[in-house]
Amino acid sequence: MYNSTLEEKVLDVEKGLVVKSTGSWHTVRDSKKQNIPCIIKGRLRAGSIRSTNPVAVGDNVEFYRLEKERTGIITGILDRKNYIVRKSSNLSKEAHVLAANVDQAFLMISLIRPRTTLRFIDRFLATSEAYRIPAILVFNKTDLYDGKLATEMDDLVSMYGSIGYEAVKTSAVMKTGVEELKNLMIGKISLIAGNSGVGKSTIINTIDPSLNLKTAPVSEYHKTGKHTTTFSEMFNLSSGGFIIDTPGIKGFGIIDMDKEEIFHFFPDIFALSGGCQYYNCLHINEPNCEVKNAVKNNKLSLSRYKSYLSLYFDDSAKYRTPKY
Ligand SMILES: Nc1nc2c(ncn2[C@@H]2O[C@H](COP(=O)(O)OP(=O)(O)OP(=O)(O)O)[C@@H](O)[C@H]2O)c(=O)[nH]1
Ligand SMILES: [Mg+2]
Ligand SMILES: [Zn+2]
Repeated sequence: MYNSTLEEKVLDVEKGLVVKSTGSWHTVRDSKKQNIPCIIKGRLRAGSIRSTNPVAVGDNVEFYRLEKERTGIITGILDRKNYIVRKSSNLSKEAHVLAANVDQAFLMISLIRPRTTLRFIDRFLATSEAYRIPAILVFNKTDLYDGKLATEMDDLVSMYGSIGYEAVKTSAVMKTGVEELKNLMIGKISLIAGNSGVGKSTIINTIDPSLNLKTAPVSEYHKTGKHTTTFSEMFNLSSGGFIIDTPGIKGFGIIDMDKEEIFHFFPDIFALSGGCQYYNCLHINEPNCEVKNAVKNNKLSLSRYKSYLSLYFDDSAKYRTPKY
C-alpha cells in the first residue's frame, strides 16, 4: 500500500499561509502555527499573471500532508487580495511576485550609501497604486545625513506628504523613528522593500531583536550588487503584526499596466488631469495641458513629472491593466 511517497496515506486538505518561498520549496504555516515544507503539485497559477514564481510569500494555499515525511503538497492557491511584483532579473519580461495579500508596503529609502533615486521611489509608488496597496516611505540612515541631505529629506517628506504619502525618518544606529515604525506595523501584514543595503533587515532586527536576521557587515554596506537577503520571508513581530522582508530591488519596471493609464497611478498628476483641454490628454505634447502648466508654475514637482515620462517611455516594461 505504501510503496511510494505520493501514494502514502494522505490527510485531509488544509489551508495554510506561505511564509517563505525558495525555489521549489515553500514553507507553509498551518493553523497550529507550525511550519511545513511543501512542494507544488502540477501547474498552479494565481490569477492571470505570468510570473517566475507561482506561489509567493503571503499566499493562502490549500495543501495536504504526507504522513510519513513531515512535508506537504500544495494543491491550490486561494484568490489574492493583491500582490506586488518586480521585473524578474532575467530578460524575459516575466514578473517575480515579491509578496501577496499585504495590507501596506514600506519603501525604505536612503539618500546616501546607497542613494535611492527619485525615479525608483516614484516607480514603486505607482506600482503600489496600481495594486491598491497603501505605501509609506521610510527615510533610513538619517545618522549619515549632513545638513544638505537633511534638508533634501525634509523637502521630499513635505513634497510626498502633499500628495498624501506618509513618511517616517529612521536611523537603526541612533534608534530613532523605530517606535513610530513599529506602531505602524501593529495588527497588519506589511512588506518592506527598497534597494539592497538601505537597511531593511537591520530595521526589522531593531524592531524585534529576537528575529536576528542576517544583515550586511558594516564595512560592506556601500558595496552594490551583493544582496544579503535573497528570499522574501514573513515574520511575526513580537510587538504585533507581520513583516515581510524582501531582497533588495535594483530597478522597478511596471508590469501589467496600460501606457495610457500610467498617470492614473500618480495621484498628483491624476488630480490635475481634469483641467486638461483634451479628456484623453497624456500630458506629453498636447496643448493646454494642466499638468505641464503645473510643472511650469511649480505646482507639480518636476521630478514627479519626469518619473511619469520615464515610465511612459520605458519600452522594456510590459504594460497591461492589472486583473484582480
Ligand atoms: N549608518 C547607518 N547604517 C545602517 C543603518 N541601517 C542599516 N545600516 C547598515 O547598512 C548595511 C545594510 O543593511 P541591511 O539591513 O543588510 O540592508 P538590506 O536593505 O536588508 O539589504 P539586502 O538584504 O541586500 O536587500 C548594514 O551594514 C547595516 O549595518 C542606519 O540607520 N545607519
Ligand atoms: Mg536584507
Ligand atoms: Zn494634460
